[in-house]
Amino acid sequence: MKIVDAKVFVCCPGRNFVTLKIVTDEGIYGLGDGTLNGRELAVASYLSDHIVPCLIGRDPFQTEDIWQYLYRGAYWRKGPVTMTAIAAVDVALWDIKAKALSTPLYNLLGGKSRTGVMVYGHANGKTIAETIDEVGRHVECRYLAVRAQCGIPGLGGTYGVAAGREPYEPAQKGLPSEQAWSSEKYLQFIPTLFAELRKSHGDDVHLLHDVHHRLTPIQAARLGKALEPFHLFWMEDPVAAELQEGFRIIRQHTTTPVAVGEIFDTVWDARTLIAEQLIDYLRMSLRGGGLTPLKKIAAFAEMHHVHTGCHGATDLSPITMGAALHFDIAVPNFGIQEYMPHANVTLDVFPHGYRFADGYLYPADTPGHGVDFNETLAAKFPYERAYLPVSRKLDGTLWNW
Ligand code: KDG
Ligand code: MG
Repeated sequence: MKIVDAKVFVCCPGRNFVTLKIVTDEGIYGLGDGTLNGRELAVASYLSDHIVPCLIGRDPFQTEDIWQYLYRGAYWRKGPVTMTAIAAVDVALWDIKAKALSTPLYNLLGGKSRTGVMVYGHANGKTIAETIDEVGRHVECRYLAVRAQCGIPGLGGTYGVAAGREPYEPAQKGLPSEQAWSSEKYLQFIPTLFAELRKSHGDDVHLLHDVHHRLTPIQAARLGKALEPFHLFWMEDPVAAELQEGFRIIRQHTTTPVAVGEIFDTVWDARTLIAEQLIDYLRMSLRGGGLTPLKKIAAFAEMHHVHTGCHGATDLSPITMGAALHFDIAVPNFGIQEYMPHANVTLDVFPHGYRFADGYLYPADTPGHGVDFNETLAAKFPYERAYLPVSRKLDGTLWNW
């Protein structure tokens, strides 16, 4: 079998997505997601200008060799644009391989290790009362795990909280907006939020929280300690993780489980964190180079009692979600999968076979990863410039969003 064509599509059904379609001489095609929130066109160009010409004529079954060719062969390694582009190719090739063998992708990854993939939903409120209601709404929909975010008194817009009544979508049309941040106000407020959530919803539901890189290690240690009575499933991205050693400080002070990695590109970004058991959950998904490296990172994590917790925000297309579910159902050290349902208009462009029931997602049982792409419909939604917001401290200092 040979690759005869590859095309890159950029479309905006509700939000921007980059999709790669690789076609073979046997008529089988594979689909990969090359979406990098706010930097979509850079990945589209990397793919169509630099990668697609190198793919023509290759054997799509050689997922490992093609991965090495694109990673080592480029001389320039790592970086979000490179790794997102390689991910799109890698996932499309695994899709082709599974379709050619006429089996669901999970069977190429070791087969099913569990019956369903436990997911967590997003409960966001402007106030504690709203957040309590939102968690309640998720519990009624049978979610077993819910991430809770809340507006901070004294600050305007806060990460994770939608402006209107529509579901939360972090990218906004036009140039980046700016939001105010105060770690002091946040640290004072969040333990109260979780105390109230436990009072209203009891101890059974798994509660999660995303700090979104906003704290320093000692502040994160203080937050983790304050949250211990409310036994969170995890505290996510407590600090920016360029300095992996910083997590030692958090670990020395608290037993609240720590999750990190949605912006990691390679295993080297997590090497110390895993090897020293400084984290409990690795949040990398397929965007960091695809399935080929994710399998290796997961195996390395398994040896260190670290579980997986794939990123699953709406800026990853249904292709990433669909393929991640095959990984989740197969990998022995699966922890949990994030699930932020896409808008209906997105799902119309990406027909898919995965489904949600009683707190679990189930991957498609059809050959491949089970997510398709409607090119004709996608063409009706051209790219629209959109960015994530930026964050500033109250004195104007630019801070982590
Ligand atoms: O592109 C950025 C989003 O994916 C991110 O803000 C969402 O933190 C996030 C999460 O945990 O889903
Ligand atoms: Mg996050």
